[in-house]
Amino acid sequence: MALPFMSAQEAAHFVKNGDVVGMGGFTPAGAPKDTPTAIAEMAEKLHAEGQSFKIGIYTGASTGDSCDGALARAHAIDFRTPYQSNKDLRTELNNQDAHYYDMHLSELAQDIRYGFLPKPDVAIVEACEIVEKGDAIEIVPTAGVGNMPTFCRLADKVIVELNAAMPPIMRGMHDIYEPADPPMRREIPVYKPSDRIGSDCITIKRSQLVAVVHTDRPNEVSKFKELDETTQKIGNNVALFLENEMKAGRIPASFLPIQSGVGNIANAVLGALGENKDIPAFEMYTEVIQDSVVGLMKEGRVKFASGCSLTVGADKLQDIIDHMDFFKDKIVLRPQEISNNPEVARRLGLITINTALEADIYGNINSTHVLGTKMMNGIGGSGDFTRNAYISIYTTPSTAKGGAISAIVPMVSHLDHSEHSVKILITEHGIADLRGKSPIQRAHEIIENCVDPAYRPMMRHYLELSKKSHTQHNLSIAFAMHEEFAKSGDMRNTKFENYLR
Ligand code: 0RQ
Repeated sequence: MALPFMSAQEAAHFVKNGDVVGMGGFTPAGAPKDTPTAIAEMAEKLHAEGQSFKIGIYTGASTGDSCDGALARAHAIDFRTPYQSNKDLRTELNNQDAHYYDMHLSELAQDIRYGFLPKPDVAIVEACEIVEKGDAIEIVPTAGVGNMPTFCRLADKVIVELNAAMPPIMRGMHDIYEPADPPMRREIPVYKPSDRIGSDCITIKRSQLVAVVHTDRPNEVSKFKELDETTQKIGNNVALFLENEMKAGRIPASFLPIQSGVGNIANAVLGALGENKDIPAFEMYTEVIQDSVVGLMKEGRVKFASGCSLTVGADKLQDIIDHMDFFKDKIVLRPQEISNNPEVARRLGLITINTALEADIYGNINSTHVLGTKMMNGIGGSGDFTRNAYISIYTTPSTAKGGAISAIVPMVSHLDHSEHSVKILITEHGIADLRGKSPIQRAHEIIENCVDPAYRPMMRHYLELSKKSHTQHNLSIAFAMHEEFAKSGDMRNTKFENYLR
């Protein structure tokens, strides 16, 4: 029986107003491209005719501009979960034109299975290979897996983008496994990062497959900023901290697997870890495998990487594809409920390194909300890992916007990771070790080691103006620095006395 090949525009018509659509892939890696853009065009046409068209969108994480960007600009998104990082979508969310449910990435698949969230009507996924096996269809994912297995199993209709830029040789990189739900769930049998526990493809029923769209497009992964002095220093401080932990015997000499977050800083940190030869070659059990990992693998510094996606530039992905014999037994791509699984993170003893937008003097972390209200990206997998880490590290440049914002404030303006989960805070200035310390001890540790020197007197003064208590705060001025930024555009102008009530 022939496969239902058609254009993206024809496939788009399977998506109806009010549908919930599950997009495959994770980050722009493996996200569908042509069909979401065609849906956005269809939405614009319908809107111009005075008709309603909005859909709910599930993804793995962020997607490319042809998906989140196009659909946001078409005002075609009713709700969106679990993570995004697109400029136009960010505007929609912050204007409340689309509802955003920012959630721990390991949880979306199970929350849909549990019935907490509606099941997807349509799954749109990218494949490097599609194979007919009687009444079954095998779909081989590309550079990102995300929640594809669950979306494909639960959706009534599945649309596959068969991407010629992603060759079938990628088959074998994936490990597809969907756990059973409580009370039937057993342990996830991953005992080391390289363990494989599932199959190399996703299998659906032929009756689910409504469209196959040919495409030939690279992933829309954006380039990282070049390393600068600040990110280099943060990276070096992380490497120094881990080197000393090893020397102190608190990390085994064979080392432990690394999880490293997303973004420019995370990429820089990983590069610095790779360069520090006092740290042995290491394995990764992470979510996103970023650019720096590819080079480190070639140099033998990274021995193995388990992740949910290969979120690397087009040149790096081509390098992997061209040297598949070398990379295939060093990389495994898993669904995000396994790559980010709390049980596995705790068992493997992950050293987790994630980035904060803002931290407070007690070690609470804001990863998501700029100045307390504006959604940046989302919590992503940072919480999946932080809470369950062997040792959880947060990094951040001590200031933002040329020094006008201190990334370390008296009280975080939004809370993603609490003081109970965060063990180490690192900036370009130094390392705050929060383990076994009371709130006031943590405050001194963070102010003296991590806060930018220009802001240290201000932080000390905040403590002087705060009432002695278990966690020392003065609630009338806890957000004075944020208020001052809103007023004058520079937190350095803060005079707490002006805000005392
Ligand atoms: O904005 O570019 O306009 O100047 O925030 O900051 O320094 O480029 O940092 O790219 O590493 O992103 C937390 C957003 C950091 C990311 C975050 C402004 C700053 C700049 C970006 P401009 P940088 P990065 C999963 C891991 C959550 C999800 C997660 C993130 C922009 O790491 O989304 O951890 N994390 N996933 O100027 C106002 C502040 C600011 C600020 C920075 N305090 N106030 N603006 N900025 N600090 C786990 C995995 O395994 C992947």
